[in-house]
Amino acid sequence: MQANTPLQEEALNAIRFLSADAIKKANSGHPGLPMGTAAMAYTLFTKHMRYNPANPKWADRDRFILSGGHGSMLLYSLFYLTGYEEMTMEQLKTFRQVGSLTPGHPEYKHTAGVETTTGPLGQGLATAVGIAMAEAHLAATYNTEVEKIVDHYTYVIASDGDLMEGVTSEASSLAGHLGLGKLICLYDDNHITIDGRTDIAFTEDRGKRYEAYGWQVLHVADGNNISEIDRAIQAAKADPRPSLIICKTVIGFGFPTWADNPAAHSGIPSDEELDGAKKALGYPVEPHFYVSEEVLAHYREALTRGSQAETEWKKKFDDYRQKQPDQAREFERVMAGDLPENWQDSVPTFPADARGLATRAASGKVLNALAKELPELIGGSADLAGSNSVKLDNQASFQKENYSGRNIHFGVREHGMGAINNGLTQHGGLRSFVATFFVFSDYLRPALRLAALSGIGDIWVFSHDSIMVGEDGPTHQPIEHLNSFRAMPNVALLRPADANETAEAWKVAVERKDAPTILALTRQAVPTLDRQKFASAEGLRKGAYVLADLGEGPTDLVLMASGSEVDLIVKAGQVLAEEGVSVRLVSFPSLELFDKQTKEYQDSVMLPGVKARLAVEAGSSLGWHRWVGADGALITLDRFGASGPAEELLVEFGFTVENVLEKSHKLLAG
Ligand SMILES: Cc1ncc(C[n+]2csc(CCOP(=O)(O)OP(=O)(O)O)c2C)c(N)n1
Ligand SMILES: [Mg+2]
Repeated sequence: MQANTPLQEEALNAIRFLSADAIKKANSGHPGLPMGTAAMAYTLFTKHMRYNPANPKWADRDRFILSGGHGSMLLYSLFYLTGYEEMTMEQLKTFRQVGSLTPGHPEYKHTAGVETTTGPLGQGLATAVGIAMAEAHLAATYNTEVEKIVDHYTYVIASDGDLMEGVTSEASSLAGHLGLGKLICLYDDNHITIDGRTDIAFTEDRGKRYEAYGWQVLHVADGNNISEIDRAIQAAKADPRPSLIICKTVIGFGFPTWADNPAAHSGIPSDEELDGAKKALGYPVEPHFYVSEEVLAHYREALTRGSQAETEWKKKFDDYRQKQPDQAREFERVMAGDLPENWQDSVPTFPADARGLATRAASGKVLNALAKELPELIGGSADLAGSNSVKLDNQASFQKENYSGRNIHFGVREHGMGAINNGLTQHGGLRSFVATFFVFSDYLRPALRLAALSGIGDIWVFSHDSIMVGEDGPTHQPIEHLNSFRAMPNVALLRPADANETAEAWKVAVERKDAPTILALTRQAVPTLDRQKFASAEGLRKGAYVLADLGEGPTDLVLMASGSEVDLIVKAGQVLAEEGVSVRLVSFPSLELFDKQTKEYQDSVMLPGVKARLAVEAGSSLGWHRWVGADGALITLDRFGASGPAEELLVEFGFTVENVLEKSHKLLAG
């Protein structure tokens, strides 16, 4: 195998020592990964990737994901070297400082060029599967035989930890099934994690595992050899399967005593260690942050290559536009994340109906109406598509043979599904949704948290949202889930009370382009409220709204509830009004959205002067005290549920009109 040229060696050292110097200056960070993977990154960024540092958002760029986010300095060094405008030397020198563009782990939407937030191991590679699926779907949807306007690779560098995490197994298994040939993962096989050598805990044959998933597995014996890596990437591109390139590397390559040692993972090198590495690799010890003009010029060729590639693509797109103006317009619209005019007109309204329907069923109808107007809507379920009501009628399945399908079968892989949801939407051009039973949201929470943290407008449909699951018992009955997601910043959890609130909830979810939305939906039927008698379901947008004031005179009692429990307060309210009580009914589908309203609006709904207040929700009490006050009462559930017919459980746990009446009477008695 051809040896690296002197210029290439110096270029690798520039990555290594920009990274190590920045970490040394910050007195914080992880030098081992950038030192060991410099050649993998160099080969990608100088020989393979089509990207334009001058326009990090160019639609058809190759995507690069550093799954081992702890190696963030690798990414920042590359951005500086290849000429991303905002990534100045100053930014490298303020690594890990408040307000810098160089946070400890790469953050999407914070630093141009970062395609996804990484740090929790495994999420990067799993999200990359979603990004590759988005590419495959958009290519199948928009490309013609002649103009391939969507045609890019998704590259990943993954670490041992990434391959140990279950989420990558789930996502990689699906990627293999789907034959995502443009997904290429370089595995930093350095045999080291924090606690020691991988043989203390990770000894299976990773290659065989990925082969079994249906991936092409390639080996690079010397992870510092550029031509060997280059050849493997070429082979990866040539094969129709996703590829895992197992690169034998040395963590902290160059450090005199820390190379091939866990100390290099996140140790701050002493002067001797850092200077020793520079000397050993033939790099100037001083000044720190040194890059020769020749090396910088070599990397900055990326700007010329990138602008040429983007110009060529623009030409291709112009030709495409000439022949397919409507398709071109739509492609531009979805890539910009804009909604078509009058998209809301398709959303159905539901007539009053005392028997009603489950909000999951209403959701299915609304989703299908929206999907006709919004080709960017794509998604599916973790093997519960029917139960979750997320099947798109008259749409094909997304499969290897048909990437234009919009029904994704995730299999029973919630965590992988969550990360893929992020990738699908993050790619651009799509708005994705995923679904499972609410209780199993626990299995995908880490991905949802990243969606919230990095401002991804994907949609999470969780049906079977309470103990009303019934006979399946406490393993299947969510309790703390509503409030646990309410505690998560940047998430809007919407728990609609009836079909019309469900329609409104979907509109809100589609409009929330920069943050995830959860729809918590019932398994069981709930009445569709008569909106002539009760306020419009548009009130959902404000989080809570007055459904009705029943009875005469000043309000004696405020009853509030979310989702299926709204029916209880409506029925109880009617009885109380007949008894002469003046009662206000508040539908409270989203605590987060209500929290965002003005104090005036909040007070106008909540009437804080009224002491008799009751909240009803079939979930934990946490958070509700704020709205009922010190004198208020709650009908909530601070224990696990039980197996039994749903109707009996409601009686057992007090979710009955009788109990609402009893509690109300007590409150009114003072
Ligand atoms: C989900 C998750 N668990 C734990 C960690 C803490 N952590 C950061 S890196 C790492 C393992 C390091 O080993 P490896 O992935 O091989 O990276 P290397 O040390 O080789 O750079 C761990 C446990 C994390 N970032 N994410
Ligand atoms: Mg490792």
